[in-house]
Amino acid sequence: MKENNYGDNAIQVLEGLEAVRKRPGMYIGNTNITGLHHLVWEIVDNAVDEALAGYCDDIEVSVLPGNVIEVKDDGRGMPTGINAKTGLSTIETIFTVLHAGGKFGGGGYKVSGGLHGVGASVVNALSDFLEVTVYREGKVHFQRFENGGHPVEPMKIIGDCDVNRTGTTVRFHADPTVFETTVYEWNTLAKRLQEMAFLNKGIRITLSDLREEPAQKVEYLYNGGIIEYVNMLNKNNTVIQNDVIYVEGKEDDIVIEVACQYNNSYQSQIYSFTNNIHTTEGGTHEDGVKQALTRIINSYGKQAKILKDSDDSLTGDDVREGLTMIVSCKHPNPQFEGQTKTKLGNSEVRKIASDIFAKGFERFLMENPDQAKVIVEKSILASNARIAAKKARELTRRKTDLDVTNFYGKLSDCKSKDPKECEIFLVEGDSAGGSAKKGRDSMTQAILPLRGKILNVEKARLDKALSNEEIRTIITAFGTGIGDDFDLSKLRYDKIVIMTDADVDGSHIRVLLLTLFYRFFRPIVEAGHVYAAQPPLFSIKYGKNVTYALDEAELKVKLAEIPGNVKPVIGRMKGLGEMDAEELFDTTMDINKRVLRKITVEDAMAADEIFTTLMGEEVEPRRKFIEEHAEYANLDI
Ligand code: 1YM
Repeated sequence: MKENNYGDNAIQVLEGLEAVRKRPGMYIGNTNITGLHHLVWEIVDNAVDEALAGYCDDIEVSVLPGNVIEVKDDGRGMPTGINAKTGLSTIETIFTVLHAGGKFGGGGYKVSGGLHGVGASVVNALSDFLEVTVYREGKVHFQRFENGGHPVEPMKIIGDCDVNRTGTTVRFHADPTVFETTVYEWNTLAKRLQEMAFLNKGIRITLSDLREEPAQKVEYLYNGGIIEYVNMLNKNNTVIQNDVIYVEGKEDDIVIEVACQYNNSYQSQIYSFTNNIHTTEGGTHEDGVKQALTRIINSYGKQAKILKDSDDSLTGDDVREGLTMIVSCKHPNPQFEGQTKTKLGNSEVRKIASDIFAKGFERFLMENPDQAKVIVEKSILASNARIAAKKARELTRRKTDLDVTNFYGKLSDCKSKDPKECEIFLVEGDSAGGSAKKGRDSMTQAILPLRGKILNVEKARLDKALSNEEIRTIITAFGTGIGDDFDLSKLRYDKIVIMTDADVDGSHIRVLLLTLFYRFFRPIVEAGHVYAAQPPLFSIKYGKNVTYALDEAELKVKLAEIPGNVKPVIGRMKGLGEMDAEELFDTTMDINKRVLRKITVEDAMAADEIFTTLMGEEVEPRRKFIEEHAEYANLDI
């Protein structure tokens, strides 16, 4: 029986599959756990292609006990006739002839997967068994292969089914003599199937794991496609615009889809795909969209007069700050290049992707001026920060001998070089700075006096502040570098203590320093290295004792502790500058007595907002802010 059906053709066929077994890496990359999962993707890809052709909307993937994979779709069912060329059934041809898939693809092109339709035969070649069941025209067709693709018998009809029931089910077990492991990972399967569902809207993909009790099951179905993908990626971010921008278009059979949305972070997350394959190395589709993004934001910004003609152009990095974006390209003949073959090389795609995205994105900006403004302004902030950081980097790098002398002239460093025990006090004013120098523990405490006048930043922008000498000294003292050179592990002090008066000038300096830290040294704030000193407001003398109180509440508590027969003589403390060395050390610097307030990222963020409002070009928000914040009422605006 076997002999009759498997003549010359069948022998040649098996030689093809033998080639796959000899060099599996050529077809599925490798034979470790990645290659193992690749088998699943190949079969799922065929089902997804059927879905993209419009015939299937339900794909069920199951891991059965013993790590058998079952993939089931409700498409048309694979063709069940005889193939003229091979003389074998089409099903057998698909699973045993290496280049079968492509040849049969009447009409539309196969978009899924990297193997372009040969996947089914490759999976068969690398499985110790594979079974295919096709429901079509009221009949159930079945064929089983064993031991690397050898048919057990020809395809046969094993029963009847409802004529309305159609679809294909493939079950297989990876050959343990080929693979290092045949145990599937839930997370790997789930992540990729979810990605597939995002990239192909409206297809329901379920994943079940029946290897252990209780069985697990998830379902992925996204009618919004990559819009929902962007929503998921931005789930833990604060988005700064309401809508996910979505653009779609087709030219020369190439489909481009883009979804994006800005959040308030400083990172960009851009993921691109071609035919559902993640192009981790990018390529012409991603390049085209990025080019269009930069071009349109610049041209819109100028035209809407948010950007001045004299302003520098926004760069790609500027406009991508805080951007979450998915680019999906479907191409009939993709060329994959690069180290890992995950870079799209087709040059015609660059212009097509750029044109399609530019048109849709520009239209979005025009129709949504409020969101457009937020986007352009966010890019301008990124640009300012980039320019300022560059300047600061140059300034701290360009350190002549004179600068070094100046640097050490200003900073009274501590003797210890162990950052874990070292602290630096940034002290407002020369006179408080002098007291702090005299009173400090010179082993572990460094003092850097800041001149309030120089730091009067009411009208200075941050980039100007960065060229201020004191601030450059701070940057140099920290030792971490700034911008691209920043390295937290080089921080020379465990605690950075801002010591300013509790008046308007003091809060000014605090706001500026916190803004500086927030924008350029955020990891230092995040790691909890920044503190505010809390000089007391009251001194309490009784008998020969002196004690201090931070505020009215503490004053009450301290007074209650004093024995009734002693009369305290209470003093209101003046500014830092009026304390002598001993007083300053006692009240504010002594690690055994002082109270420090740890600065959080939220504190720094709030300072940044105040700074932005105070320094912004727009008069109205500044006026409003000052009205709302009485403590700033005496600011010179
Ligand atoms: C569980 C895996 O492979 N489904 C599937 C595959 C095919 C078809 C339908 C299909 C395609 C076409 C016509 C066509 C394939 N057919 C071929 C080949 N699920 C799974 N569902 N009729 C049915 O492309 O014209 C290869 S795959 F070669 F026969 F066309």
